[in-house]
Amino acid sequence: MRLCTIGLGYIGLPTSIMFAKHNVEVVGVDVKKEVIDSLNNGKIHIQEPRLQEALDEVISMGTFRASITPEKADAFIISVPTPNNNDQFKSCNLTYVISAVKSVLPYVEQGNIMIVESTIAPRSMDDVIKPLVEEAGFVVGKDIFLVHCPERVLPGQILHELVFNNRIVGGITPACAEAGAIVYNTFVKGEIIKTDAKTAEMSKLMENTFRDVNIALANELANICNELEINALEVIEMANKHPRVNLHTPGPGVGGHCLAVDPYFIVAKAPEIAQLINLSRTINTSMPQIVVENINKLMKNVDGKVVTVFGLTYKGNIDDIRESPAIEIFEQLHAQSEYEIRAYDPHIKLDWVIQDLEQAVKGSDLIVVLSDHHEFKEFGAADFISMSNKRIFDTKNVVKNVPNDVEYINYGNLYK
Ligand code: SAJ
Repeated sequence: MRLCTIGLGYIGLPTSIMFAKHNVEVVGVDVKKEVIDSLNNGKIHIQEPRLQEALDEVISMGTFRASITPEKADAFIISVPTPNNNDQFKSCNLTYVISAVKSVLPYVEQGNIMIVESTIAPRSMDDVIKPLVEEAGFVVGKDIFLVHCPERVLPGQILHELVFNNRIVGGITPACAEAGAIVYNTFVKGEIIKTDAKTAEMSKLMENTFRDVNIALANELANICNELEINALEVIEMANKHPRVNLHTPGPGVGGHCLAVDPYFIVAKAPEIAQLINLSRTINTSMPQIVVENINKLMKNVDGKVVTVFGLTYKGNIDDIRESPAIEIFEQLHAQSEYEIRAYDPHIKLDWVIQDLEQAVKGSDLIVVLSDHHEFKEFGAADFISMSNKRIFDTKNVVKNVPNDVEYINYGNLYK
């Protein structure tokens, strides 16, 4: 099989390499010339464990090469970004997907398979992509097999999850789904579930929406518990002992390019009905403000004015700050201009971010933990010795074994 992939980012590149590892002849296409040059020179341009070694392997096998223009192939896979539009409900922006489809159409021949992996709003395949393909003169399900197969891998473990996760293959017709399943059978060891395109679109969106709504419930519980002087974290632990309950964890908000984006695609398609989904977004996006209010309360009766933020990424052990609530909190604190604000994050290499723990804590009056990096799990008493006021506000409940002389505050004891 010959494969042409469009988009060589966090999903497209590992996917291309995985096919190439399984003896598929892959041409990976991207609009960025520097990405093409870097890959053809044997260097990956994104951070992902074991990906560099995998690229080395497929280059020596001769099964992968990058190119600025698409080429003829048996199957085409599109993995390009789908940001939110800047409209009332932050609807799904299909511009990149549409231009990717248009870019491959001149190379498509009878019998080819075209797969969209990008996360898209429900009905996009039926209402937008299918008409584009038909306009080019193809009969979908006969001349060309059109499929939506959403990506569902977790950054940090992409190469493992690509192989072992279940895949939803949504065809415009049953014949399309059959054709799509053959492509993924090349290496997928999880279940390959065939369905129609609109079910596949909605399932992917609901996976992330489920998490977002569940986190909103946990955040709302934390806010209620603070009013009622109940330890929210203990409540969650107790409730989750029930075999059918799985409350998620409260935090400073929800970030990343999935949970903070995808629910809006559903809301924008049915704004009058999608009330719970919309409200959950509102609750989660209000969390940075609530964290800042709590910081202000904690700083009220303190002489000093130095607040040190620990962690800027949207979750632990990654270098991704997209839609990060930590950045929002950092900016809100800055805008208040009441404190000297410092940022410490061993995963972020920017000139305004402190890399040295000692420098970060020296003279500080409050540490606010905003990401659950593994570096933040264990500290010794010596680490805090140079703080002016020894207090930690841990919004991720990550710091363990807090030294006796340090006051520790999290969502379980905020009311104290
Ligand atoms: N978070 C909480 N409380 C929790 C769990 C997470 O506040 O109990 C926050 C995190 O701190 C983070 C945000 O939610 O800010 C999102 O993190 P995440 O680990 O839930 O998800 P992502 O965005 O890194 O990846 C998700 C994954 N989806 C699911 O687990 C259902 C991944 O499998 C998808 O491929 C990815 O979205 C995507 O591309 O859609």
